[in-house]
Amino acid sequence: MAPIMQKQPGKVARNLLKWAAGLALSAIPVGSVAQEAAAPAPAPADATAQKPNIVLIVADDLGYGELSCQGGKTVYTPNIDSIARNGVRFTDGYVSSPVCSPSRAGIITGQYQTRFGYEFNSSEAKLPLGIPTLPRRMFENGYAAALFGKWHLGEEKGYRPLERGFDRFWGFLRGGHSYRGTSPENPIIDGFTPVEKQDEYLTDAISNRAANYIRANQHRPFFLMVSYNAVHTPVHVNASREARFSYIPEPRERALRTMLAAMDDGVGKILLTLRKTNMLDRTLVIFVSDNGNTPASQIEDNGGFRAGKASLYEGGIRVPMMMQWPGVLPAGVVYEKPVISLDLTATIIATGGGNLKDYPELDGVDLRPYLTGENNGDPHEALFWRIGQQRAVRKGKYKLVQIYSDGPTELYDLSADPGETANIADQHPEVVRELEDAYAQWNKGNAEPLWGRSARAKDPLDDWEGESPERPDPWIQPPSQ
Ligand SMILES: [Ca+2]
Repeated sequence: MAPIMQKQPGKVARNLLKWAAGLALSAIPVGSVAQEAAAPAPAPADATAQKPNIVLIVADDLGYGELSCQGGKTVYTPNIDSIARNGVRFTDGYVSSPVCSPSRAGIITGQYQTRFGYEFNSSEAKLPLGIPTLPRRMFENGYAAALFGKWHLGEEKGYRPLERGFDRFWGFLRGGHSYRGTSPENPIIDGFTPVEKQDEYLTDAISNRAANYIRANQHRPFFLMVSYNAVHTPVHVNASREARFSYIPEPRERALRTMLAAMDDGVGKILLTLRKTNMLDRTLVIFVSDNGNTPASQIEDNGGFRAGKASLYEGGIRVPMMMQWPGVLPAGVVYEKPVISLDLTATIIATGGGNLKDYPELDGVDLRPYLTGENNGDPHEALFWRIGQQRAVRKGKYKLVQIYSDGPTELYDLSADPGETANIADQHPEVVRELEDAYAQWNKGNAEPLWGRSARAKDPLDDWEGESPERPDPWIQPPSQ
C-alpha cells in the first residue's frame, strides 16, 4: 500500500535546507572559520542552543480510535489533533508490546524489549542495568533530560529515573496512580523524595510541570518526556472540568471524556508554552500511546481493530502516533507504512545529533528521511512481537498472529481486512512460511523472560496488568467533587 504522502510545501523544503545548512555550518572545521578572522568562533552556548528540543508525550492505554483526528466521534481533542495537522500522523504506528511496562522498556531503550527479557508486566519488572537508555544517550549528546509522570521501569534503588539517565523527575514509579493525592505506598516523587502533599489533579500537575520546565530551560537543548497516566484507571475526574461535559448524562462516558479532555488540555498548554517561548520551530513534538485501550478506558471502539490491551491483535499494539516539527517535517501528512515506537527512540537520538551507527543495538530507524520524502522506501522489512504465548509478525500488508501456542496460526491481509476477521492462512501457505521464517530468525535474538511466566500462560489475559474484561467492571464512580 502506498503511503499518502503530500508533497512537501516549498516553504518546508526551504526551511529544511536552511536547517541542514545550519548543521553544515556548525560542522565547518576550525581552520575554515579561522580564515574569516573577523568572525569569532561561536561560543559553546550558541552552538548548543541550535540543537532542537524534543518533547515526547506518552499517553497510557489510549486506544487507536479515541482522538478526534483518529476518527473518534465522542471526544473532541483539538490540541492533540493539532500535532497531526501541523505534522505527520501515522496510520500504522505500533508499539512493541500490548502492555505498559514492556512497551515503555521498548521506547526507553529503542530495542525490542524481549531481546533482554523484558517480556511481562510484573511487580518485579525493572530495566536491567547496563542497557543503554534514551535519556542517557541524550545526555551524552549534550541534552538535559526530564521525565514528568509515569516511569514503570523499576522502583528499586539503582533503577529509578534519576539513576537511568534523567536529570529531572517528578512523578511515580509504579504502573498506576490515583489522580489525586499521594500515599506512602505509591508516592508522588520529586527526584528521589516523596512529596508530602499533592493536591492538584495529576494530569494537570504533570502538564503544569512540563510547561514550567520548558519555560525554565530555554537556554539549553532538552529532551522532555511527558508520561501521562491518563487515560489508565482509576477513573478519576477533575470536577470543574467535568462540568464542561454536564450535558452527557451517562456518568462513565462523561468521566472518561473528561479524563481525555484533561490530557488534551495539557498537550495544549505544552504547545502554547513552546509557541510563547518561540521554540515551536526548533522542537520535535511526538505523541504516542503505550498500548491499546481497555474496556475500562474506552469510549469509542478500538478504531475498529480487534481486541485491545494485552492482545497482539491490532487493537493491542496499533496506537495513535504523530509528530510535528514546523519547518522541518511536512505538515498535514498521513504516513501509512508500518512504523514502531522503537523508531521514535532512534529518531529522537538522531535529532539530538547522535550518529545511529554508534548505537547498533537500536532496532528502530530515524524516521525523518521517510517523512520528508528523502527516502521513499519502507522503514522496516518486517515488525515483530512476542509476549507469552502470543507472537506476531507484520510484513507489508500481511500479518501473522498466534494467540495460543496450541491454537491456530492466523494470517490476515490488513489492507483488505484491518479488523482481522478472516483468517487466510490456508489460502496463502507460502506467505505463512515466509513470515514464520522471519519470526524464527528474529526470535533467535530474544532472551528468556527475566520475570513472569517463562512457561507461556494459557490465557493471554493473564498478562493483563489490572482488571480483565471478564471481571467486574472496574469503573469507579467519580466522586461528587
Ligand atoms: Ca498502558
